Amino acid sequence: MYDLVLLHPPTVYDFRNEMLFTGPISDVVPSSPVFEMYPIGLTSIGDYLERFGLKVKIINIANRMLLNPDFNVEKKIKKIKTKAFGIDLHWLPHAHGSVELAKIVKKYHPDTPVLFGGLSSTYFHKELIKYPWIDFVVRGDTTEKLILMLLNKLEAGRNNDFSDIPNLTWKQDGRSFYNELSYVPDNLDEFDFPGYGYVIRSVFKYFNLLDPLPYKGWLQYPNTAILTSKGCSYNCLICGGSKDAYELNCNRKKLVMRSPKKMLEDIALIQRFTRAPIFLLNDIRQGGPEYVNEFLSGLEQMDLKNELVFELFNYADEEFFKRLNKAMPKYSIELTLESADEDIRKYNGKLPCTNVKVIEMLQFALKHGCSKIDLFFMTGIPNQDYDSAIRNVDFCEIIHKECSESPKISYFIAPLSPFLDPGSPAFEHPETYGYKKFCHTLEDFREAMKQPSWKNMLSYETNKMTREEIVQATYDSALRLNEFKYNHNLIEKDVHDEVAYKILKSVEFLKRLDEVDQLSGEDRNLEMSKIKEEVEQINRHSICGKNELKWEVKRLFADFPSLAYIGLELLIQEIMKGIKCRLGKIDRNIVLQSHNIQK
Ligand code: B12
Repeated sequence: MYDLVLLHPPTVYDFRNEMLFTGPISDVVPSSPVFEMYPIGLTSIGDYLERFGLKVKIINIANRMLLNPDFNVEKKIKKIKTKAFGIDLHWLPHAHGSVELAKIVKKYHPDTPVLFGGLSSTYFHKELIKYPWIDFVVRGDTTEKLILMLLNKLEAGRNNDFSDIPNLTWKQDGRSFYNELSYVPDNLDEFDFPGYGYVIRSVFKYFNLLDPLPYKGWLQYPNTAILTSKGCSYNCLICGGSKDAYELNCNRKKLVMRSPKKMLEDIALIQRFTRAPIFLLNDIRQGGPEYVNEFLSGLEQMDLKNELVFELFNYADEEFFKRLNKAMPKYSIELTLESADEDIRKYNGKLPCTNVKVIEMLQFALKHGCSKIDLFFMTGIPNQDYDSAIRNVDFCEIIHKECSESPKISYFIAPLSPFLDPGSPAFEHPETYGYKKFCHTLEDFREAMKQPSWKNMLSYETNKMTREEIVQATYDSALRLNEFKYNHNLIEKDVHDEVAYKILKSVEFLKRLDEVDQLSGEDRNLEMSKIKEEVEQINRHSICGKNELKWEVKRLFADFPSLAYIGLELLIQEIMKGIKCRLGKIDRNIVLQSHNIQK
């Protein structure tokens, strides 16, 4: 019997049967269009609860469905024995799948509590709690302790009054209660996110490798990541993780960084089991110069084997890259430029420096040993019209020339899709920032996600482009970018041809789908099922090659002795914990110390 089983849903529950032309919505992330990657936080929840002797299991339902077309979700759910279920609705594209999964859980386990959590659950908690299949929403960006408090209360059978658990949305006799969102910790060091130790341990402990796999293809390409902070010091207009969004949604008034010491410990653990690159999510410079210095000095003293990938939100000078180069054997950087138009870029808020400065920093990076640079542009951002979106490719050409035609720079263009992030300044004040929203409530988003074409999934249009034009600008610029890459030997002919073919096919499909959409009833269903198979072939990597975002990794995993050693160590920890539990030495009753600390 588990204490908590955490389920990660697919975007649309029945994606295996529905006709969904998702186009490029997941082209620049490791997941497929069902966004099978689960939130890092599930592992920190598992890790934290297991410290208290609880048994927590993650089942990536989305990935299991993807890996095996015959995987029977209902059968799997029915067999689970647990005291509570948790389902993440962190990314809004999971709006449909998460609620449908909750329905299935309740069908087979009507008396087992179902908890929801994540950034989108927090935003839409009032709507979620109204569904009969959802009992609790644990709000906020840090829920480990709150979940423990809730499970303790449920275990004690005092399940009638939950008013003393901060951040909790709950219901009783048809009435909903929204406890104050007052737990917003300003220190994250007691949590492990991701809890890689927990994941590896759970594979051995529950004899199942498939259930907790982060995404399809992870074993072949085991990307790892470390979240360096929660909240943000930037306020990008379209970001649901911006400063304003965190304050509005999670009551987080200021950014919190993990300590350099904790991050170094995480890196040390990761390199014991894999040689894959480690992504440091969010710009570490948000912690200030002393923080960066302490972290990089720590790296210098480590025998670092993996490549580190840094996200940069703003200009970095030559000294910074010199320092990175000195601190580690191999590093890469990721820059989200969004637009080549300086004014538009500054207005949105990410990398708000001039193009001259952008080029200068790329040159510095290349001069000081950077092994790969990813540059991301976006269609659908505030003030961007069709011509501006197309100009992004011109800027790529300029960068290429100015950076000695370096093949180390990779260029990507992707649409802001499928949704405008709830909580972002643009979502909250659409008129101010030039947006028109088509989706407002959670039900609107659930419906949007089920639209057969990604054009109609888009939850917004801008004052400069309709949905039609956003789609057009995406494909036209992607086609131009593809030509540019091929002409400058940045991609092979087969990649070029495949992408070009997929783009042309996609444009053709959009037209066909519009026609089919005019039909009704059976005729519509019949036509949709006819084109489903063809659509599936162009649903993935339709605007860039599938390997363009991958890092060259010579050896994926660490050697066998290191892996066996980790396994043994985790086993011993588990035995020790079991003994402590039996002796009653672990107290599950925690006290929240950092409580509404950010005045
Ligand atoms: C890191 C990150 C990623 C990583 C994912 C890493 C991972 N596996 O978690 C990558 C780069 C892959 C990514 C991809 C995407 N992302 Co992203 N991402 C972020 C980022 C930068 C940080 C997220 C964060 O801080 N998490 C920390 C906290 C909040 O979450 P957590 O620790 O994982 O979980 C805690 C709580 O959320 C809660 N919780 C979570 N799940 C559950 C479940 C239960 C049952 C409970 C009780 C609690 C609970 O408790 C956890 C523990 O304390 C934010 C921007 C930002 N600054 O916030 C965007 C952000 C979350 N991403 C966003 C989006 C839109 C996406 C994509 C859909 C984009 C796209 N179209 O490709 C994809 C989806 C990928 C997928 N699922 O396959 C939006 C989400 C807006 C929204 N509400 O939908 C954000 C806000 C901003 C943005 N536009 O990038 N992302």
